[in-house]
Order: sequence, then structure tokens, then C-alpha cells
Amino acid sequence: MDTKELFEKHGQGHVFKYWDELGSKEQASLLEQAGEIDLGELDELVDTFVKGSEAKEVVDFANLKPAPYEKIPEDLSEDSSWQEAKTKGESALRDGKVAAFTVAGGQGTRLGYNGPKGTFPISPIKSKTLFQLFAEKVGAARVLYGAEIPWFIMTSHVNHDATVSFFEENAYFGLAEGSVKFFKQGRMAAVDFDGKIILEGKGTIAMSPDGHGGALRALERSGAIAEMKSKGIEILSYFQVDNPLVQVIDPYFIGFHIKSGSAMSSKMLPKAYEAEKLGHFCELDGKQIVVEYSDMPEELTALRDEEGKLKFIAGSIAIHIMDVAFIDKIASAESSVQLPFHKAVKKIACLNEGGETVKPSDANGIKFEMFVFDALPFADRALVMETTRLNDFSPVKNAEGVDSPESSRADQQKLYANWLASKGVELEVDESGVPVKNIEIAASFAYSSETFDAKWAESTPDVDIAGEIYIS
Ligand code: UD2
Repeated sequence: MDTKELFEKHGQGHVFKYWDELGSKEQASLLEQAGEIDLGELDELVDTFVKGSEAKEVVDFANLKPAPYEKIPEDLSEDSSWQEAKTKGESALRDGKVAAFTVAGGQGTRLGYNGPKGTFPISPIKSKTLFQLFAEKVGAARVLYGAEIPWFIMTSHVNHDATVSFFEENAYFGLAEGSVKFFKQGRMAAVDFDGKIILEGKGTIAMSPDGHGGALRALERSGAIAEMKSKGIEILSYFQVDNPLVQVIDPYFIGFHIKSGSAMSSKMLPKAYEAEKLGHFCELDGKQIVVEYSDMPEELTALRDEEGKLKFIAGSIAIHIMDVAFIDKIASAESSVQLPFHKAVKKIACLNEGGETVKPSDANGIKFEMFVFDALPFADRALVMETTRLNDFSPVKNAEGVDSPESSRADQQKLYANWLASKGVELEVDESGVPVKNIEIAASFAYSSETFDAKWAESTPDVDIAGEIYIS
């Protein structure tokens, strides 16, 4: 059966409505897109999410419990369990068992920025981009541990070429070219409210990235997992492209993952307020799950213990450690595991009656995405470790207000000021604790409080607190 017949059989023959008007290149491109669609999978999604009465995945909220987590002590250096973890993490790093992994396939629409999100300038003085900040942290960790620490970056069809060109133009920010590896995530067709695939142009299907959960199968399909296995890499340090404060490589986190025998570990923050847009780490039937903020009933989000503390306090900040063997187990071609899809109702560019592309003013269709944290219940063990906002989390999501470039730059400066204050260098700060004069510390100098301590002891820089401070 040829592709067109197959689409007709699945009630999607309209995808080829304009076939005869297309040139041969456009026909080839349409066939390529069509070939990426798993029609059986799409039929099931339409049955569940479009025709089915159940709009959302059902979680048994009555039996949902908060997930336990490893609490962060006041002073890490005084805590034997944390020091043991650090030692284990450092030796895995020195032994070349760890790679860094960034999911950077998203579209960044909320930020109102058109390029790949990683190319967004975000550091307070030098306006370094997100990608440059991560590159510098990877580079610094390579020097510190004397290991290759390859860096894998997942892009999508929307931003792959622009991302790769950006690294080329910037000489990979000093990292060896072959040590940064890009691969594209998969994509899914969008459907209208009747379950019909949406055409964005006469020869173009409306397709969008399959969610960060698509990372697992993309890692497998791209050959990245095979490459890691051949290099002896056992552990992936996973983070999102939108968070300039992420440590990228954290020996404590890697060590806790190893020492607890976890297959997939996560960093958590106590939620700052009930409605904060973070998923919740929970337990259900002895398995760890994340319930996304939008799926959690308000009465559970607001539930408090006797001390007035939020009961479901553990917020997910999308920083994970994953065993390569675990990814291989659940995402290999032989695996029977399928991460669930989630639906997102969106405004999707489509063709009008006259065959012209239009952007609708109201939501007109559904996109399907997988979430990486849905892999957690498949892990025999899954550890959650507490971190602090200052040291790990200040994402750039919105153009203004909460989680904006402005708030993230302020948080970066608070962290740097905090490091200096620990050495007795007090900067003048405003009422929210942000230094009045700009400050930036390059990862080549330090990318965590401990690397800062070590570098400061080795070569204390001259700091002129009267002006802008850049330490590199
Ligand atoms: C995510 C989490 C939320 C919390 C928050 C922390 C989900 C559903 N929610 O919220 O619980 O942890 O992050 O910041 O994840 N991406 C891809 N490919 C895709 C889609 C996304 O690579 O197809 C990347 C994207 O580039 C970004 C990250 O995943 O780095 C997060 O995606 P998002 O902005 O959709 O997630 P958000 O902010 O709703």
C-alpha cells in the first residue's frame, strides 16, 4: 500500500488534497513528513484525547503521597552522607563515566524570542548566551575532573540548523568540536478537534516537537546511546536549556544517584508558593511520579501539614541524573515501554477555505507531547535530592515578571554577590538583595560555591567594589 492509500485508510487522506498542485520537491517533502507519522499511534491518541470522554490522564489522587527526598543540610562539609556522595560523584567524573545533556528542542514562544532559546543572551554584564554559559561550565568541569565529559544537545526540526550554526560561528565556545553532539528529537502531527491532521501549507503538515520525553527515544534512535556505551559513559546529567543557574555538573547529585542505586534521580526545590508552576514529586502504588502543576487538584496543591508547611512541597525543576542503561532499557526498539502522551490545546497555523495559511485567533487544534519525568515510574529506584534556588534554578520563560530575563539576571548576580560575601567582600545591594553595581563571574573562574572557594584560595582576584565587577 502506498503512503497516500495508507493515510486514506486511516481517515487522513485530506493530507494529500493539494498533491497535484505541488512541485516535485514539495511532494517529496510532504511524503517525508507523512513518513514520520505513526498512524496507528495517532489513531490511538485521537481515540483517547479527541473522541474519548477523558480529557486528561487519570491519576488516583486519593492514594497520592508526597515523595520522600534527601534534605540539604545547613553545612554540606559537616555532613558525612553528603561528603560520601561527593566523593563517589567525583570519582565517576574522573573515571569518564558522565556526559552532560541539554534538552533544547522547545520553541520558546512564551519568551517572545524567535531564535533557538539557547542563543538568548542572559548573563548580566557580558550578555553571554545560555549556550555559552553551559559551555563554560562544561569546559570548567572537564578541566577540574580531567575527563572528556561529552555534551549532548537535543534540538528539534524547528531549530536544529540554527543551533548547529550558532556553535560553529562561535567556535564551540572553546570546546573541542567533536565533544559537542547534536541530535534532533522526533515530531508529532497536530490534529483538529475532529482528529484530522492539520495542514499548515498545501505541502506542509503541522508538526511539532514530541516533548522533552521524546529525548529518550531520540537518544536511542540517533545512536547517542550506542556512542555513550562504547565510550564507557554510564550516567547522563540532564538539564533544560532555559535555566542559566543550573550547575550542569554536580558531584553531590551524581554521587547520591550512584550511592542510592537510583536509575533516574531528580533535584527538587521546596515550592515557594502554592501555585508555583513546578511539577510535584509524588508516590503512587510504591512508584515515583511527577504530577504536573496544571494536573494537580487545587485542594492537594494547597494541603498543609500541622506546621503549616505545604504537604506536596517537592517541586520539580527538571534537573535529572539518568543511567544510560535505564534509558536503553526503556527506549530501545525492543522495549515494551511507551511514555504516555499529554495533550496541549493550541492555536495552530492552518489552511483556510481558499488554501492560504492563516494563524487562527482561537485554539483550533491539539499537539501531543511526552514528558521526561514520566520515565520515573519505570525506574526500580528513583531518588529525589533537595537543592537551593540560588545555586541551581532561575529559568527564563516569560518576557517579563516571574521567570523572566530580568529576574534571572538578578538571581545570577545574587549568587555571585553571595560567593563574594563568603570571603568578606560585601557589595551594596538594593531592597531585594540584588547588587546595585553589576557583577558577573565566569565559569572559568567558578561555577559553584566550592569551585569558587578553591579558586579564591589559589588566586584571589582584585575586586573593586566601587564599579562593575567581572571576574574570569
Ligand atoms: C517544565 C516542567 C515543570 C518544571 C519547569 C521548570 C514540564 C511539562 N513541566 O515546565 O514541571 O519542572 O519546567 O523549569 O516539563 N523541550 C524540548 N522539546 C520539546 C519540549 C520542550 O527540548 O518538545 C525543552 C525546552 O527547550 C525546555 C524544556 O524542555 O528546555 C522545558 O519545556 P517547557 O518550557 O515546555 O516546560 P515548562 O516551563 O512548562
